[in-house]
Amino acid sequence: MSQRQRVFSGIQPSGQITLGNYLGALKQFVNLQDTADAFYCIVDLHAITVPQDPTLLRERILDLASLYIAVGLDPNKSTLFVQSDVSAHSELGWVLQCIVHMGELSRMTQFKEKAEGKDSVSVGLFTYPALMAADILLYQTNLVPVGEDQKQHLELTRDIGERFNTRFGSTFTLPEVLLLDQGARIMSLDDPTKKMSKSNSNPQSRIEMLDSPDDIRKKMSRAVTDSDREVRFDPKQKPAVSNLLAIYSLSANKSIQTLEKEYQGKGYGDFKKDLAEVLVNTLQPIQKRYAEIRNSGEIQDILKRGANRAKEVARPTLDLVKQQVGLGCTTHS
Ligand code: ATP
Ligand code: LTN
Repeated sequence: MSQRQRVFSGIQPSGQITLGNYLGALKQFVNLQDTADAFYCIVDLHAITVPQDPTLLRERILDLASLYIAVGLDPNKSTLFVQSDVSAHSELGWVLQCIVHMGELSRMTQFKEKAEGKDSVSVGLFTYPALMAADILLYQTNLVPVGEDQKQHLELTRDIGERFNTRFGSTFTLPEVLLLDQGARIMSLDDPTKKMSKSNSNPQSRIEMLDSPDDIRKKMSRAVTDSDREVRFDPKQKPAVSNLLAIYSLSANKSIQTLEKEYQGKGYGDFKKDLAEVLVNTLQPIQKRYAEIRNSGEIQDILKRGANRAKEVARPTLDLVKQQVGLGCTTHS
């Protein structure tokens, strides 16, 4: 019998989930759950690397879990759980902090971007990639579906895993990153040189999965475009329109070429109006299901079951790590 591939990915409960998260990550999660043994985590320990309001954080964990299900993740097929419910993540995270080098962490662009201009930055924000490596390596993961911004973290995860294996003997499977050709990097609506992000201070920069139809229409009409009036895909010369074309193509399941033909000679106004309607139609069924799930009281049970399964799978890896490193005296003989 051929073993199913192990898939692991995570999203931070650090704000309202955006269309970028959906098109870059969540859609891949759903596609993989039928064929893989998939673990999808709500990475709350990563979220606290920057300040969070405790009451809001707990709400956002439940919001994100509800959204996982609303977009089509099935808790009977995928393991859905919260990172801090499985203490093995923190334990392995510490060990891997003792493997990764300061120089490697200093080169991470996500750290540089998030630390830029801040007076004080937590040590956790700096060591964030060691915890992310722990998330992935704990489950002997083969594939990690993410957006392009996480590629560098994945490369470091492989380096950390390889270093550990070389120093202590074969312990971890080395994971591969799974990026979409399109959708891996959805850009901001107000600035096509920046990725769409849920923690950007300008809400006009992103479409949120729970935005009302009116908000979607308003945000789309205000989305920046490029200087001429041609709807053409050319990321270098026309980054704003190319981003909107990519969003349209992925949401309507139409090729970019077909869309370019459809909008030949039509200008940006019609294009943006139609795109807004496509997004309203894509998001409405998700929002309806979200409201049902969020108010159903089922979420805690689903997350509890998920955490129990995750603990079972994570435990043998953590025990092996302790044994290899020479830690503790009760978990192995
Ligand atoms: P934050 O702004 O809080 O850092 P984020 O919006 O960047 O959050 P994450 O929780 O860091 O979102 O990412 C969750 C997943 O969504 C990751 O796989 C990430 O690569 C992907 N992702 C995030 N933003 C985009 C985007 N603009 N385009 C495509 N994928 C994205
Ligand atoms: N760093 C990721 C979130 C994340 C993750 C993971 C993604 C934490 N642990 C493990 C994939 C696998 C982010 O900021 N998007």
